[in-house]
Amino acid sequence: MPTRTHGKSGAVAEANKAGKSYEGLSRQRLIEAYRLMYTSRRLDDREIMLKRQQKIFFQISGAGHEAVTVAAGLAMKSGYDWFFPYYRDRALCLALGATPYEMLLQAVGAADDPSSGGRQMPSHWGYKRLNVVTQSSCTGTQILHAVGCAEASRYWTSHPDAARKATGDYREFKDVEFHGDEVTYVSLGDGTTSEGEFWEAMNAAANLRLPLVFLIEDNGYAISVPVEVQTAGGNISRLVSGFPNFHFEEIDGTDPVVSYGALSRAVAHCRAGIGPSFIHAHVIRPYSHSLSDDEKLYRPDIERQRDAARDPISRMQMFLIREGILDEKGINQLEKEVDDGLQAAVDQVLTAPVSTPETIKQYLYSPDLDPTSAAFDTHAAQSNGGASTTGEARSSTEQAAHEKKHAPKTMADLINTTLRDEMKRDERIVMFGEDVADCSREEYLSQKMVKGKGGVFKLTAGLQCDFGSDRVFNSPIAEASIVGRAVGLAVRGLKPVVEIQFFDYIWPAMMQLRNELPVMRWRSNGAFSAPCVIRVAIGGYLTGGAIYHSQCGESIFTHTPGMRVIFPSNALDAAGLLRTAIRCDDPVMFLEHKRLYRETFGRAPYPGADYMIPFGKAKVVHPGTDVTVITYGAVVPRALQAAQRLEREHAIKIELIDLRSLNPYDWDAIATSVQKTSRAIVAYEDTLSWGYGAEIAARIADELFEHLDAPVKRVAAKDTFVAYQPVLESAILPQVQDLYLAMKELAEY
Ligand SMILES: Cc1ncc(C[n+]2csc(CCOP(=O)(O)OP(=O)(O)O)c2C)c(N)n1
Ligand SMILES: [Mg+2]
Repeated sequence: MPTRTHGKSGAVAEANKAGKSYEGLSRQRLIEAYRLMYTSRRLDDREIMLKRQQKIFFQISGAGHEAVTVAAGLAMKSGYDWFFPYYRDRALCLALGATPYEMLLQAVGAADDPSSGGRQMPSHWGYKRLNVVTQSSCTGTQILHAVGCAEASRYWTSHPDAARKATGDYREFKDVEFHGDEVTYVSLGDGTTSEGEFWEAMNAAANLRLPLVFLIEDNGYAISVPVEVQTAGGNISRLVSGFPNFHFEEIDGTDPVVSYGALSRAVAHCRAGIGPSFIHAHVIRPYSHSLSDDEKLYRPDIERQRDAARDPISRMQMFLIREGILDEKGINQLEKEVDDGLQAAVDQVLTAPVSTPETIKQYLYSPDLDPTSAAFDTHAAQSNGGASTTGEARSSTEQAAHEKKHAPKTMADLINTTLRDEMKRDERIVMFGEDVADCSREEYLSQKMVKGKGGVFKLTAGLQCDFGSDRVFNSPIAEASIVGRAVGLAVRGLKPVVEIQFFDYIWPAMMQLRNELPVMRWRSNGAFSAPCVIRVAIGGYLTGGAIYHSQCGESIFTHTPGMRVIFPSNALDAAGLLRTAIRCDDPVMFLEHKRLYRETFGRAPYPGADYMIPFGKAKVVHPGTDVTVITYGAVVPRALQAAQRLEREHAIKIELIDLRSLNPYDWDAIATSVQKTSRAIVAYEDTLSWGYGAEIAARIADELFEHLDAPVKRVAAKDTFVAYQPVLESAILPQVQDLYLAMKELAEY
């Protein structure tokens, strides 16, 4: 049963009078709490001054939130527990050990800003040594990262050997630290509880009983929108009370002692492994939302005065005096020390150097491991014909087994085998997504009542049975959560290889895929990274796939710096590129064409457990001298047919290039071929306009203009959706005939 307690300031005061401690806080710790709270407030004030003097460029304060956030910092262990705070958590970060100078470095955008090297706005915390994980400006995305982080704590505890360093892949560069009972903290505002990702996170945390403290800092407003407009009934505690396994408290977050008591109980609940905690703290927002906002436009004076009466700074001062912990002189002295320290920090920070423009691309990708390098270029294992490994002739059964093993397999088979071999090799790999498990009700498997599913396309079939339900499991239908949890797991050093069931349904995860996963390393100036693999079933030509099971859209992701995008056209490439994706140190979107999963085209024997293809290397599928055709995915076999026909019928020789890897892509291969043929077509399955081909065509026109004897052409889908009726589907997607005609026309230009 969930528990719900409420603030007990009256009871605490009684206890104090009886000589007891304040929810476990000593008098010295209370003074320390005030020092942190006051430092936080004065640092906001200093930043506001600096902004007005145009010495910094943005300001958002933690004012009014100091009591509960300091309490959280004191109730948890710095550098041991994990933290996903939001921008109001200045006092939390100070309590964990971040210095005012470090915070000011971010405000001025200095090179030495430990959170981002001058890349992020102030109050976007990230301190590697304190386990404060880099945050973005998006409200709510951090909650799913925190879920993944809490899951990682549990995984490391049950798979301690997986944390060992290994060479030859991303593990060489990923330090893993865990204690077994660490707790993860995530905070958010009242308005942010309206985000779907909040509810996805609550659901996962409750269901998995994760050691995760949610702190809701409810200041009654989300910029100008009051809480009763955000939240049905105006109180988030009431709405979430049905989630199982939680410890719930709703408190006055302007009272540090009450806050500390609540946070301590919340942390204890998590540390004991009982489940997550939810602290709903009512706080105030005495300054406007940020310096870009003027709250007088939507809040009358009377309301602002009511808040001011609860200001945690003045309340704490009065509390310290009332309890005889500090007198007025003591308070003044403490405040002077803080003010002097801040003045010195401000003086120092104004001369801090900024990063040079040459660094702007640093940390988009791993500086340690280059997936385009020779280290990822290995040979396929060779089949040794008729002889056994001992050199003797095989028996007929041995021969049959040998032939079966070396028979050409589908892309689906080789992806499945590659995943299996990588899971065997690397215990840090976890897989989840919709329907990826064999069977969530394990007893059906163990009692051999069912065979198991393993993905709607069966790409993960048998992996749960082979590696266990904590390594391969089903997720709720919550795509943001699939990607967001993967980010949190990857930050902790695990290697999530997750599946998005259909590309058509990737959109709920778009915020995570655009603003989080590919940005972690860059925005933290290399302090954090989230290398993981997002496998996505993509594409049409399904004869009945229609609008919502046929989409492409790869250019949306190649347009995002920081994300590797791979799109194989055949079984062998899929195996080699997937292995590189898993072993490399960057986030990879691995696009698997549904139509190619079981196609006869491009089958191959399994190339062995170490076969890798480097990213950014195209393959010439059909050599030629007359026209270069640049393509990938399911257009490769179609373009090949067209090229073969043209050669047969008209002796036109097409050079067909399969890019395989879309970001990075092999410009050298394109340029070499176009310089030879002087004619180029970019062919792709997605809609024509604004597609992947636009960039390639533009670059050819730009850099190879003198080599061209004809305009650069594109062959692609019509600018509409893919229809269900096969006649319409054929008319919409690029067909062999379309490719044939375009190639012929260009060759004859
Ligand atoms: C996804 C997203 N939508 C909108 C914004 C713009 N925005 C920034 S803060 C904010 C209000 C957040 O309110 P709340 O969660 O209550 O936090 P508070 O600022 O009040 O502490 C909004 C709408 C954003 N940063 N991210
Ligand atoms: Mg708010």
